[in-house]
Amino acid sequence: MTSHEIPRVYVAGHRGLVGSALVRRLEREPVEIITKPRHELDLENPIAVLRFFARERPDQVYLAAAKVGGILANSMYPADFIRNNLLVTLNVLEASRDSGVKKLLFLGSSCIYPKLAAQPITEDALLTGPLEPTNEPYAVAKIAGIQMCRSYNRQFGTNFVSVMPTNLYGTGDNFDLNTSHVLPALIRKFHEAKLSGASAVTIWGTGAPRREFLHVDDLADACVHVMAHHDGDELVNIGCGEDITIADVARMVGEVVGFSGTLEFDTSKPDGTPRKLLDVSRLSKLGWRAQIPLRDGIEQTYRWFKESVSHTK
Ligand code: GFB
Repeated sequence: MTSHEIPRVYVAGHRGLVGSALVRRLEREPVEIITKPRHELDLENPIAVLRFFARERPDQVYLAAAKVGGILANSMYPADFIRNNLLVTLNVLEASRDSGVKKLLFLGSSCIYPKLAAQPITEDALLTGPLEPTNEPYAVAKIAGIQMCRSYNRQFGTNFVSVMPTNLYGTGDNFDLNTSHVLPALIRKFHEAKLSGASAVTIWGTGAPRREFLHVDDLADACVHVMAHHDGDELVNIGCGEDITIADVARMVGEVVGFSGTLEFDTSKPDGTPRKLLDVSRLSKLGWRAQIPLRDGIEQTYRWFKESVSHTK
């Protein structure tokens, strides 16, 4: 790229929750967005990825391709979670180095931090204690990604930056009750209970765990901001700075959907981490803060669910 050319930006995982939000956000920037559907580029295939990067020569990369899922999916498919995430990260980072990518943003997750980390969780809590068992394979793959970014920076002089998003939700989410995260699951459960006239909705676990929820459009905006304003090895947490119990967020979803029945708690299902509120001071110092209040975000996501998903099953 010369100074008068616009940057070529590759978004890996552009059909996913995060990748699709990044594409929507980057469409407002003076950049050329590069995407490639899965059937044309298998990110698990190292040769295909090297060739793709050699041909396309992106200047910047957002690595949003990942195998993700909620607490149940993580425990049902642990091999898929560690294998896919390690392979994709390995291939994309190596091809980025090989083809001379100027800057890469690697997306991790708040589950990389120890299960019982002090709250709110600062970036330096990484590798200071045991992980939450329900998502350990996924977390280990993401920690490997962070260490790869740092090692490549040190050995090859690359500029690979790692961000750690909190629990995400929003447009393009997965609403499959067996594999989804909690917020889309609640939206679907309350919607279907309202339609069928059910008197109660079942929530997994005790309802006591706390989670911090960030709308994916906020996350995409934060990623573009970090790409522009932060370099090097220091992780950057991305969150809104506030958390809520699962029981309270369930009540909020019930109100948004218009369900007037009761909540039941299925304590045979796991709670997972008791709390994982991110410390977002570093991100604040970079000049970014979340804009979408949780209730507004849930209302928007429920509208999107009704328009795009509810009739498809
Ligand atoms: O969102 P979630 O699946 O993942 O669950 P984690 C959050 C909390 O909501 C847990 C409870 O305490 C669940 O037991 N929950 C209540 C439900 N009802 C439901 C429901 O119907 N569906 C789901 N899915 N949960 C994930 C990790 O952990 O967080 C991933 O597994 C990733 O690796 C992601 O890091 C951000 O927040 O517990």
